[in-house]
Amino acid sequence: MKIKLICPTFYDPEGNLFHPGKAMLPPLSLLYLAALVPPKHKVSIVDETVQPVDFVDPVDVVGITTTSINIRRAYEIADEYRRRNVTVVLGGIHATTLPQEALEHADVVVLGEADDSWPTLLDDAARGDLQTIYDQPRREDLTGLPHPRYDLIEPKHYLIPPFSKLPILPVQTARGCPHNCDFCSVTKFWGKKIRFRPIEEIVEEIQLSQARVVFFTDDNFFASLTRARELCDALKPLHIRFICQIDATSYKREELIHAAADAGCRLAFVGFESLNTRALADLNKQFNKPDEYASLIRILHENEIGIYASIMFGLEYDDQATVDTTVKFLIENKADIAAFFRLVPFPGTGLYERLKDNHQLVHDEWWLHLGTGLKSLVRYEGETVTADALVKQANQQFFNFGSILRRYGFPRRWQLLPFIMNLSSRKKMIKSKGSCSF
Ligand code: B12
Ligand code: SF4
Repeated sequence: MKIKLICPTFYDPEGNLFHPGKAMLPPLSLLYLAALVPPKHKVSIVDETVQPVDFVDPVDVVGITTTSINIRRAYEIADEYRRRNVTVVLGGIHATTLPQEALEHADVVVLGEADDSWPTLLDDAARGDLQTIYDQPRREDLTGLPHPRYDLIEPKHYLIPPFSKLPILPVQTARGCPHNCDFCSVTKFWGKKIRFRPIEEIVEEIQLSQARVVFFTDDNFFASLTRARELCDALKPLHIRFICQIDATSYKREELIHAAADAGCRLAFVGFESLNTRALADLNKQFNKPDEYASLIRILHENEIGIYASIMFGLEYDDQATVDTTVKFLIENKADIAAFFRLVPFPGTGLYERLKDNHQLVHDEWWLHLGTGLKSLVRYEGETVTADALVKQANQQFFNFGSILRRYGFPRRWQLLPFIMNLSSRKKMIKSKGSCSF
């Protein structure tokens, strides 16, 4: 069989398909799924953010990965392939959350993790005996996952970091998150219990890929102190540079931050979300303490690790002053880079249910309306400013040259990657006039 795996792009607010020129990372889900395809079949990968989908190219099975952001486009691609009598399989976080909706556009929906169900599905497809839903229990043991098929992507489509010939490589070392923030889809999908891959398999995967820069996709690289320490010790001899995600309480882990820096960590993505303790309580993310954020940034910088701060606006009490205070804080503390999001009520989350019950969603199924100029996904009584306007204000304040100059002066070697990311975000910001990207 000929199998094509597709990561759809998404619609920007003006209704255009998002094509950034170069993407930050290749889609790890598809690299994994491709590695699970038995060698008797032919498999290819299309990342639609950076390359077109060739509907004419003959194919037997199309597998499409979904999030709530790309789902509208995913359904269009699925519908087009079904018109051409190609078997369409949908998987990933959105299809898992809303399988009945997904089945209106697909022959098969795969729920949750697919390491075992995907090969079974392909056998069934070859025999012409497909089920409609495949649902494997979460794997307790992550030993023996295949190495992602990095060879199937074209490096020229991705951001190439300084001093590297290859793109930044996504690597997953663990699954699950013990927290349950109200806006986040992760815990329901991957579970509360963290499951770890064997360290020697991760080391082998990185060595074989020949990557110089790795993005660890784990939701919290420091989730277990002992394991994080062991992983850092094993990574050190590889002489790679890496980006990881850690939580805002990590300032207490000075020794671990030092070990991570020593192992090559150069950028840490941290979900600050807000500087407002009320907002954090409303989002069930009380473990974030805004008065500790500055210490975390300082300790990271002392260890030559940049910070990628993630911030969201759009709770009912967020206004222009909230943005001013937040951006001022980020500039004063020299946050290396930041991403500003509007509050997104992802289906399946507590936030979604709450806003839906209160009739506060602009569209109950907002994901089917992305690309139609929605300025907010949520409405509040007496609202004077949209979430999109707040994100725009933050982008304009944070990515102007004055701010970049104040935060960097002359960037040092370890700051080059986030510095380049600032220039790229600035370019995107100018193109979209600062608006949300979807
Ligand atoms: C790394 C990451 C990114 C990276 C790159 C993603 C990439 N290209 O690989 C970056 C930083 C660029 C990114 C960006 C964004 N991300 Co992101 N990201 C993640 C993260 C942390 C890990 C994703 C990952 O690689 N997982 C590992 C792979 C192996 O898992 P997987 O994709 O789920 O695939 C498995 C199964 O789902 C299944 N599967 C998946 N697809 C398919 C398809 C078929 C056919 C089959 C059979 C099976 C199958 O099989 C796989 C193996 O078991 C997740 C959180 C998480 N823990 O999942 C958020 C997450 C996916 N991101 C999210 C969001 C919202 C975004 C952004 C929209 C952020 C923003 N607001 O702008 C952007 C959008 C980018 C885009 N183009 O769509 C949300 C999506 C929520 C939702 N319900 O849709 C998540 C879940 C985080 C969250 N807090 O909720 N992201
Ligand atoms: S936002 Fe981060 S800490 Fe909170 S549940 Fe999601 S992955 Fe876990």
